[in-house]
Amino acid sequence: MKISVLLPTYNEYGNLKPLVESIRNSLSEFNHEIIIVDDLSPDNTWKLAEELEKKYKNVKAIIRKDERGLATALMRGIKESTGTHIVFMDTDFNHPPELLKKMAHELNYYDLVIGSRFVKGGGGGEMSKLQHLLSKILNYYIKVMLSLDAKESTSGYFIIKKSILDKLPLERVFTGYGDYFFRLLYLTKKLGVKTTEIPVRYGKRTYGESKTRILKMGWNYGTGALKVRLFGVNK
Ligand SMILES: Nc1nc2c(ncn2[C@@H]2O[C@H](COP(=O)(O)OP(=O)(O)OP(=O)(O)O)[C@@H](O)[C@H]2O)c(=O)[nH]1
Ligand SMILES: [Mg+2]
Repeated sequence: MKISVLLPTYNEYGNLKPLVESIRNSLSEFNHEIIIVDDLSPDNTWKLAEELEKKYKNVKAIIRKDERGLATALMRGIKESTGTHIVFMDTDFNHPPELLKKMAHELNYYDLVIGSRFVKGGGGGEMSKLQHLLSKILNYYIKVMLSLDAKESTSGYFIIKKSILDKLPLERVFTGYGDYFFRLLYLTKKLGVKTTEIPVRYGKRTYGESKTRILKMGWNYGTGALKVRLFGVNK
């Protein structure tokens, strides 16, 4: 087993180094690599990514000069990865890196392990109460709309076996923003992938700004889920 952790970054200068170090600690018992995909961040995160690549043998920096966007950055990361399992997570400490160790151990029993705010023990953590409530409603709507088993479909914090990703139409799944995650779950459910959710409580972003506008995201994800319900992941 080898774990590839994908870190999409846009203006995450103050978060990237401490996060890379926490991930290395959390996954120290596992063979792993960390792949940073930066879109030429104005705050010079890309320079730091290159320094980290020089410093650590298991860190790789990919700097995209002509492209922007979370989902396509992740797809690029998948293409560059060499692991048997892939971790998807944010680079802003919303997704606590300490949990990775526990998530990785679950791979003995499951092929998809989701960090979930909506199972017992999980929660919004440091997120505002309003933001958490809106997320909860949105996730419930997506679950019902797409008949998903998972209660969490927007966190984007999960580990999946690479051979499952190889079966998916990645260029249709990885479009837009965090909505790629419910498209992925819709297809993995159809494939009968062994899946578990383990509780997560979100941590605080201490550097930089969130790029998510909650109402716009709600609208995009809501209509996106409806499209999947009507047309599948073909359009
Ligand atoms: N490479 C790349 N990464 C991005 C881009 N947009 C966002 N990201 C990264 O995607 C992750 C999620 O972005 P956030 O702004 O935290 O958005 P979010 O987590 O959905 O929103 P919050 O819940 O408000 O934190 C972070 O690691 C960002 O740096 C992009 O255009 N390119
Ligand atoms: Mg975030």
